[in-house]
Amino acid sequence: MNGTDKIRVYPDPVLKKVALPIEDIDDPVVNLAREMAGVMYAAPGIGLAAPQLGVSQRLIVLDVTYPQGNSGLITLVNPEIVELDGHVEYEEGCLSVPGFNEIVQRAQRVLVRGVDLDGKERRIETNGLLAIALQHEIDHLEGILFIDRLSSLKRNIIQRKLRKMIHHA
Ligand code: QAP
Ligand code: CO
Repeated sequence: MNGTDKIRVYPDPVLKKVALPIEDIDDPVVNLAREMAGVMYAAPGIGLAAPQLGVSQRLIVLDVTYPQGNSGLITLVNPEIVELDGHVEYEEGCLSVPGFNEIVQRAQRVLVRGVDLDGKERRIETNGLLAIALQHEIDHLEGILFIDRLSSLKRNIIQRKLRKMIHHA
């Protein structure tokens, strides 16, 4: 298997939990980051957060260059949003909400602070798809899915369909 079978899908309760900060970037954390990148590329996806593999820790991977390339891998430990500016709408999906895509409102520009796997502080100020992906993945660490940012009508329809799909799986 390529690990995509490990992706937790709504309504898995781990997706609703607030993830814990990572204290040490030790071997298990580095291995988890590598596994997350592998699952993300295999899916394929452009972002993944640790809770999506059932680990309630503050770790995300992103690569918005994929599938054009795979040179843009970003791994962030304990990422935090420092600044948000403007508004943008984008049709989002999520590997934990498979098969659904809806327009979500986000900030247009972000400044994100975090630490890479070498323990080095990283600051990313960006807009466009990377800004959207960072907000989406950091939301996962707070137990928030993109469907939580839709109208309750749209959210309820998707939640009901997903529960039915899981039930019949
Ligand atoms: C989050 O999402 C994201 O339903 C990453 O059947 C989404 O990689 C950031 C995927 C939009 C920015 C903009 C979803 C693949 C992948 C599905 C993903 C599916 C197959 C979602
Ligand atoms: Co997601």
